[in-house]
Amino acid sequence: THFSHAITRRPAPSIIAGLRAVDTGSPDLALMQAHHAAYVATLQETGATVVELPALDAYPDSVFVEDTALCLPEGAVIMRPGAPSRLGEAAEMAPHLRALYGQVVEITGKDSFIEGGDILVTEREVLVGRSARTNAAGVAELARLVGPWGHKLREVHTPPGVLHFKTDCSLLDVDTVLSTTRLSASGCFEGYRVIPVADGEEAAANTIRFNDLVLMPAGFPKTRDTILAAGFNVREIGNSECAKLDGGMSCLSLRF
Ligand code: CIR
Repeated sequence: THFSHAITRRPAPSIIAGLRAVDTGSPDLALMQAHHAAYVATLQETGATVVELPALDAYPDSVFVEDTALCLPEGAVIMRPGAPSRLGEAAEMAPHLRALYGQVVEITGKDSFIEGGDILVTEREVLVGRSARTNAAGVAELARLVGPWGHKLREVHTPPGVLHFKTDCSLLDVDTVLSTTRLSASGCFEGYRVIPVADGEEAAANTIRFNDLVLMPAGFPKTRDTILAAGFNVREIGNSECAKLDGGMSCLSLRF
């Protein structure tokens, strides 16, 4: 798959109020901005156009744009984030997707909740994990919306205590998945080649392959070496500040 576009949003000063499962201290805005700039530059280096949206101070977690939409070749689906403080981020993203996509549809059910971080799109299927943010009604509504576009959904299991399904896995190529062992042990990647994340490096599972590069968080040398040995070009990006808010490489962009 070739990605011609990515959408990102600059981190806002309110980032210090971002959601986190465990408080390990507040992120440093200046350092996060530096990491974010390196991330954007790396996406651009592959030849893609990066639409950089301005910071949105009303939404502390708005840098994590992935959760607001699902981008498929046929069209985009606006999500309904399950975190109440993030619900409004989806409406902020909608006009930008309408400007770039022919078809944009929305999850609208009052009881439907789903975040992009719970969705992994492969060439053959769309994997969706229920989580504290994504419920059965949200998954069902997504299935109804993307079915007519020819996409089959398969529901998978997010490990307990893990924020999103994709916190623990990434797609490296059409049939290769990088996954933590706690996730792949559920059997959800049968039929795919699985590259395991090294024990103790679980936070390295959330990477992205973007054109000829794999972007991964810095500081996980064993997993980095495994990905390199599998023949991928790796770029390490500082992620210390996003990690304090349970965010990683995939969360920071929409890619299409
Ligand atoms: C949140 O809890 O919603 C944010 N602090 C982190 C979102 C990370 N997004 C993602 O994994 N797709």
